[in-house]
Formats: sequence, C-alpha cells, structure tokens
Amino acid sequence: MREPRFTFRRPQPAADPWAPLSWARGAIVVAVAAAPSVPAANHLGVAGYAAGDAYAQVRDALERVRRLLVDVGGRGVVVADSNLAFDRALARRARLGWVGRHTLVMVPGYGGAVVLGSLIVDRVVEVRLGRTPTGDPCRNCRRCVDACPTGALGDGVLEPLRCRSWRQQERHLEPSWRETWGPWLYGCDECVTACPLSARQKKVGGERVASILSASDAALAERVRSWYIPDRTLAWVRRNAIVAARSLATSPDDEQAIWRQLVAGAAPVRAEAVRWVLRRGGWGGVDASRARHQRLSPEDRRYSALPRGDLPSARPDELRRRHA
Ligand code: B12
Ligand code: SF4
Ligand code: SF4
Repeated sequence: MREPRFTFRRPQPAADPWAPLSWARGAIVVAVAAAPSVPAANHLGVAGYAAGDAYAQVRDALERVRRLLVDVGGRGVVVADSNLAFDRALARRARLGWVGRHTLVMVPGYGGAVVLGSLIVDRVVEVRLGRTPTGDPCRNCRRCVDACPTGALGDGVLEPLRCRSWRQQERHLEPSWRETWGPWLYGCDECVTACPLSARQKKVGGERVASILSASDAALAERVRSWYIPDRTLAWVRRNAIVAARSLATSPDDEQAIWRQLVAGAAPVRAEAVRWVLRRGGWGGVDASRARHQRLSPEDRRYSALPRGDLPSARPDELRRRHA
C-alpha cells in the first residue's frame, strides 16, 4: 500500500509557502462554491468539486487578480490544490472560515462545500469580503462523522487511507476497501452533504456505468481531464466504475458494458474487478448466473460459463505490473 504523498512528502515548505519566495509578504485567500453531489438513482457518483471543475474556477479567479497585481508592478503566485501549500492552513490564517469536525474549512452560507486557493503576494493585503466566522459551528453535532461509511473521520481528524477519495486513486485495492466503496466513481461527498451547513447546496447527478465503460479513450480522457488518476491511465477509472456498479441497480446496457470488460484485450485490472464483483454475487441484486447467458457474445461466454469459484484471477502484485 502506498503512503499518501501530496503535501505529505515535503511538509515543511507547504507549511511556510512564503519561505522560498524572498519577495513574498502576504496572501489573498478565496473560497469558491462547489455544490456536493448526491448520486442519482442508478448513477455513479462524482464529487461536486470534480464534476464542476471547481479547482479550475478558483485558479482562473486568482490568476485574474494576479494579472491586475502585475499591472501595478506587483508580484504573485497562485497556489490551489497543489503540493506547495496547506490550503486549509492559509484559509485559517486568513480567518476565511471555521474548520468543521469533518476537517473541511467551512464558510458562512456554504459550509464545507467550497474549494480553496490563495495568491501569495509581495505585500500585506487588508481586504475582507464576506462575514468573519466566529464561535464553534459544530457544537454537539457529529453528523459528518456518523455519515462517513468508512470510519475515516474522528473528532476533527481524517485518516486519509480510509477516505474513499484516497482509495479511488490507488492501484491496488484492499478487499475491505471494495466492501465499503459505495456508488462513487471519483471522490465522495457524503460527509459534506450530511452537514446542516451545506445541506442546501447539494445537487443530484452522476454518470451512467455504460457511458463510462463504453466511452472511447479520447472521450473518457477529456471527461476526466482534471481528476487525479495514477499514471493518467484510464483503466483505473473504468475499474472504479465496475466496483462502484456493485452498489447500483444496473440497467441491461450497464451490464453489457461490464461484461465487455472481460473480453480479450481488456486491461487486467478491469477484468479482475469484474471477477471480484461476480464472486460477491453480481451487480445491484442482478442474478449474475442468469445475466451471464442472456446477453453475451460467444466470446463473453468463454468467461461467464465458468463456475464462480473457478473464475481466473491474478495476484495483486501481478496486476500492479500489468495494469495498463
Ligand atoms: C492530500 C489531500 C487529500 C487526501 C488527504 C486529506 C487530508 N486530510 O490530509 C484525500 C485524498 C483523502 C483528500 C480527500 C478530500 N479532499 Co483533499 N486535499 C488534499 C491536499 C492536496 C493536501 C492536504 C494536506 O496537506 N494535508 C496535510 C495536513 C497537515 O494539512 P491540512 O489538513 O490541509 O491543514 C491543516 C493543518 O495545516 C492544521 N494546522 C495549520 N496550522 C496549525 C497549527 C496548529 C497548532 C495545529 C494544531 C494545526 C494547524 O490546520 C489545517 C486545517 O485543518 C489539499 C490541498 C492542499 N494543498 O492543501 C486538498 C484539500 C484539503 N481537499 C479538499 C477536498 C474538497 C477534499 C474532499 C472533500 C474531496 C471529495 N469530495 O472527495 C475530500 C475530503 C474529505 C474530508 N472530510 O476531509 C479541499 C478542502 C476544501 C475545504 N473546504 O476545506 C482542499 C483544501 C483542496 C482545495 N484547494 O480546496 N484530500
Ligand atoms: S469523503 Fe467520504 S470517505 Fe472521505 S471522509 Fe468524507 S464521507 Fe468519509
Ligand atoms: S456535520 Fe455537524 S459536526 Fe460535521 S462539520 Fe457539519 S456541523 Fe460540524
């Protein structure tokens, strides 16, 4: 299992993003709304920040400010969801919001349904737009902690290896991770939607299993352009869709698309995910043994006719090597 990297690899510079920039004096910190997603019936979930590409919005907004600053002879550097700074620590220093028990920075009116970004600048800036939050927003509430299906949240602490957002970015999935995967293709908004401070923001949506699995590489690459995907390999996105589909009542089109992952030429990671779901009883309550023979090409049947216990499998280390 990989250890998380991101800012964890070099925490010291991330804690003090001014240090390498001799001219840096202050920061302008912003929060941009990112409505959390609730997966629609039979749809795969995509976290709101990724569905709307909120990081691009925050970077664009800050880049516009940076250009204005340069026009008056100033200097600035945009940092947003990079490894260069702890965005939440900057937001705390700027008194932009509270930190909720789910560990997210919450701003009035939106709760934790925001993404953060900063412009490190060559001057001390004293501008405040919006209300300065005071007091403890959580008090006796623990809804986010109780709503987290993987037990990733403690009292204001997140254990990254337990968070679905992390697990979806992993090459090798522990069997226990798959059991609590839920319908999520990318990200997870369950702690955010559970919070009364962001409840009004949520949006119902998602992706169809068939549209993810049947999309051409070019179309899928465009759809997931801004997501963090190991090695930028689409096999992981498709694998996530197969595992998540187990939590859905899949349509015939979805199932056909899933079966197709077993035919020759499919990446081993995807075939392995299909076999795993079959061993666990199939998709969305569909009787896998019946479904096997209904809509399959002769090629698909080659695999599907095998008794469940005999489905060919590959060892995790082998899969890691052959993941393309
Ligand atoms: C790695 C990472 C992850 C990892 C690990 C998360 C983690 N807890 O560290 C994984 C993949 C699991 C993840 C998940 C998600 N993430 Co994320 N993630 C990051 C990333 C890239 C780095 C986080 C990091 O450095 N953590 C290390 C710790 C040390 O720092 P920190 O918790 O960020 O900051 C705290 C400390 O610095 C501390 N602190 C600061 N000074 C001091 C002083 C003292 C004395 C003390 C005690 C503490 C203290 O307070 C800060 C605030 O709590 C940031 C972007 C960035 N560059 O910051 C986004 C970021 C944290 N993620 C974000 C989001 C949106 C998510 C998800 C909601 C996405 C989703 N819907 O699936 C989930 C969150 C679930 C949750 N409840 O937190 C947003 C959070 C926005 C917000 N409103 O707070 C960020 C800030 C990206 C952004 N620019 O908007 N994420
Ligand atoms: S994003 Fe999902 S898995 Fe991660 S802490 Fe929130 S509810 Fe738990
Ligand atoms: S759900 Fe409750 S405990 Fe969690 S962040 Fe929101 S107000 Fe705080």
